Amino acid sequence: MHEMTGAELVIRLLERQGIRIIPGIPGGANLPLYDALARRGTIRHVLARHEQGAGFMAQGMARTTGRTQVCFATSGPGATNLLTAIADAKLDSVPIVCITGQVPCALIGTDAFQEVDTYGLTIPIAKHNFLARTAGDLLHIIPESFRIAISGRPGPVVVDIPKDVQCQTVRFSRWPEPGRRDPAPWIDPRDIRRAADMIAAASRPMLYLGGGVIQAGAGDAARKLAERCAIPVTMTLMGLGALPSDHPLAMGMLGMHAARYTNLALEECDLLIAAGVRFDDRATGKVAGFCPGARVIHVDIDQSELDKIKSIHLGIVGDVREVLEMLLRETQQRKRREWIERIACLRNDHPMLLPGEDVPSTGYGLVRQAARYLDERTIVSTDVGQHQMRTAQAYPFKAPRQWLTSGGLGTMGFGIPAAIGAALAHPDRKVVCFTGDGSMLMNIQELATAVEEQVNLTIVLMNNQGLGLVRQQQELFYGKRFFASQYGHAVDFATVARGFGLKVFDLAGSRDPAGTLAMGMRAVGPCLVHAIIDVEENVYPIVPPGCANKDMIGGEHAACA
Ligand SMILES: Cc1ncc(C[n+]2csc(CCOP(=O)(O)OP(=O)(O)O)c2C)c(N)n1
Repeated sequence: MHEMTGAELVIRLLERQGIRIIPGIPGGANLPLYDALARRGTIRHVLARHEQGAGFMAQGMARTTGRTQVCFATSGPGATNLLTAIADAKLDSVPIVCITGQVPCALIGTDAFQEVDTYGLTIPIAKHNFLARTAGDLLHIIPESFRIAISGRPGPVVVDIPKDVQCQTVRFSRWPEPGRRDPAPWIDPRDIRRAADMIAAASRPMLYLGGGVIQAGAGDAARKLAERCAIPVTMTLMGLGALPSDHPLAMGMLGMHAARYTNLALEECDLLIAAGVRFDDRATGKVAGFCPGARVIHVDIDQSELDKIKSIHLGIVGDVREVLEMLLRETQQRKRREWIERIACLRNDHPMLLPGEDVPSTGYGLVRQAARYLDERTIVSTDVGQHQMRTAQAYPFKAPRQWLTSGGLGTMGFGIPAAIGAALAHPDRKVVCFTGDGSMLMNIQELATAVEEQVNLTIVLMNNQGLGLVRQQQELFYGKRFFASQYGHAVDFATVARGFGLKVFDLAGSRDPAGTLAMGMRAVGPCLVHAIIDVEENVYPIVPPGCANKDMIGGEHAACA
């Protein structure tokens, strides 16, 4: 017979789930959990400086390892501070379990000190949520939360535990089995046959890979299918890394900030094989104009994604890797010379242009020049804005799970804490975060965590003294009426970063910016590379809101423009 408190039970169950690190912040309502964590001494706690930071650290660990990770927050403001990270994890299908303290059961519903209805608040933004009523419930709830977070389409699970439940004694005879991934749904071989026939019959097929391919570890299977059947591949923002960017069939990202040739090729394709994607509007543009002449095969683990945005001709619900591997066995080697030549021609006539890529004084230059010092083991995160899109367009991604970005929710403030999480999970790898000055200010307090934990993180700040992507939209679509998108006060980021304890490599004012950048990229430990860039440097191409991808503007050779 085992006997322990609810709090101790939680920690023991987390140990059994393989949890090694928990970012979080303590408070009155989760102190029993913290006390149990301290007394067991088996799990490393990382003290975040804001609960949103803790949530994104858990995400950084989960996105790079593919395993469910945990964060802790107290009741009330601790829980509300976590909400953005939970919603973010939901939209990008990231498996995390968020464990929050709650006021004692008897006080629930009384407006007690630091009481907020965490369960109610998280219903629409979490994959699932629990409110534990007794310590005994935790024997079921904790393993179940891990099973739900990782099964099918992964996502965030919230477990709210009142303080008295954490303190209650529980007796039980057997440990429950740790929560594991459910088996993937059965795949009908007839669907695979049909898909193979459609691929055989197509003249101009394209593969459209998303975050689901990364989640399912299906990058290799996708590459083999592409090579075998000579199918060019485009990836969503979340799918980058599924195929190495220098692969001859890789066509980079599609959609709002895609290379012209990628969107133009999609215009011409006659079969779209969509795998682990959700036809997000940033990828499709105006849906009616997306791949207008194509039949569509959609493979996804989540049934509710099929036929949601675009009508499909064949839907296959299942593990994307399993489906692609089955498909690989059913398909014949093809060359498709004409289509491959057509793609080469489009690529030649409408390439991705990266103005200023040779100098570290531009956004593209910072990404391209920084990448020279990095390899396929480097983990790259971004915040949200122009710097994010530049990184997506210009960074030479080589491997799945190398790339962390807030795709669905587009959360400024994601980059630094997610990078810290990645570095905590992979102490042997370098992590780089490309950020903007607006985003950096949204979770800048986590620099203290980065220094305390001595993570191997280089932050590359493209400082344009404003909210670049907002300014760009105002310039292009709001008659250049710039409003609330340029900062009136220039923050001295170098001094601020030094104040947090980071090493700083400041390209602004450096006589040898390229050399300063090189030192920053080679540095070990937490550091900031700071560069001032021109606020007028826009990201092109761009698809205007509501338009079809083919109506993208900018990003053309001067001679063709
Ligand atoms: C939390 C949050 N608030 C507002 C926005 C809207 N938004 C999108 S991009 C952007 C500007 C980002 O500025 P910065 O981080 O400096 O990057 P830049 O575009 O200049 O590279 C804003 C305000 C957002 N995505 N997230």
